Amino acid sequence: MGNVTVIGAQWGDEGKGKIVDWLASRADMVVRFQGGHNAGHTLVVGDQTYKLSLLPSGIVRGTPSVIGNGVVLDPWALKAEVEKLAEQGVTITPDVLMIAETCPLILPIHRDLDALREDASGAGKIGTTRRGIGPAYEDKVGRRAIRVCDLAHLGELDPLLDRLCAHHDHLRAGFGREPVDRERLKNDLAEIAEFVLSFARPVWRDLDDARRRGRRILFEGAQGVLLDVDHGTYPFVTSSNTVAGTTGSGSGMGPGAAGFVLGIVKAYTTRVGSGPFPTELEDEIGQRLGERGHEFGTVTGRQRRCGWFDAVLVRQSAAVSGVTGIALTKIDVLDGLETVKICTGYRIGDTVYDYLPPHSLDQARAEPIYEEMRGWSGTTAGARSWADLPAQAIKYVRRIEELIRCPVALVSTSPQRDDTILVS
Ligand code: 2SA
Ligand code: MG
Repeated sequence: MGNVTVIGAQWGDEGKGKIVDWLASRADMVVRFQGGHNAGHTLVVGDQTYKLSLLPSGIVRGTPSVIGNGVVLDPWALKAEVEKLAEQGVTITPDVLMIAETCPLILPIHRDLDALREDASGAGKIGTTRRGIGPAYEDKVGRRAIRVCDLAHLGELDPLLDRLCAHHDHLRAGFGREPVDRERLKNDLAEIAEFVLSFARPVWRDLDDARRRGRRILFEGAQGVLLDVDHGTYPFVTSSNTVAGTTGSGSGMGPGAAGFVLGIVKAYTTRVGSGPFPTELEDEIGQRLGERGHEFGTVTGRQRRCGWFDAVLVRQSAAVSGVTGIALTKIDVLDGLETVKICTGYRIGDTVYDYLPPHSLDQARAEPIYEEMRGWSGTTAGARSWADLPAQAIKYVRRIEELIRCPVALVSTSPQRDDTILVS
């Protein structure tokens, strides 16, 4: 096995954490290449549950882990997560965690701005995690970010702060807020600098070495393709590119780095935050999926919206992300349903679409066209081989495969790492 990239092929929360953990034992390095601590990856190892937001999931097993330049890094969230893992017996040293020196920092002013904007947006609210992700990426692209490497030059922050504050003071004034407290920001950064710098390295060089030595790299995507800032349900998206194509630019490797692109796909659909969701179920079936699937945000605890499997969306995600194969997760949540539905197209007015049109108004008006299948009465939970699955469940998986035009490589049947079916 060469490099593998794991990405979410829906709106996030497809169960990437478990799959990454499963693959991490076969990888030499795990790399995060986009997003920040808005991600929520839950790993269940034996009787321990780990909830990670910023750290790559490989860290729990001691696989060397990299936070690439494409990630926006909240240094205080990093410290809190490292401390929490230490309490669970996972010690994180600079041998195991490597952070790109070029990572832009998420600062308290970004968190403030995220919340101020959300609160002021009324019905146009995005439903962000309020972690400051969007404002931090804006400052990166606007060339006014403070980056990890700046923490080694704290005496020379003023010119950077001049640029940063010229922008933020103006924005804050618009919300009736005081200008940025520069002294406090400098003190806060001075307090955390040593901790962050202890992990900072030219990770592009470590990755280049790894590549030259034929080491296997596992790229861990966060969120999902439908939250990609270019390919997702804009503007109800996150502020990074979540597609597999970001692996290279977000870590400092070439475009061939991604290797096998494994799209993680939940056997139904969920979404947290606002925005169109054609197959959303606001009835008791939706509620049942949410309860059986424990559909609450790992980071924010928000209830996730639930609906039927949407093959149109996943086909599109798989295409724009170059997915090689998919891992289907949480099929056990559908156990016992009399019928299951799969969305195969949309009707908007008189027009039938076999893809999701780009405008959020059209997306909101899209009526799903369903194909109905008989459900299964047996249980899929904990199945470890194809033969353990009820025949109707196999039919469901095969139909999905056909509709999304992508082979199923894995089926995951519980949060436990061993409850996984390898489809050969
Ligand atoms: P942001 O905070 O700017 O990235 O939010 C923008 C949109 O992206 C969505 N988003 C997510 N959707 C699903 N899961 C995410 N991670 C956490 C989890 C979320 C949580 O795994 O459960 O705990 O609530 C995630 N991160 C961002 C977000 O809902 C907005 O729609
Ligand atoms: Mg999640």
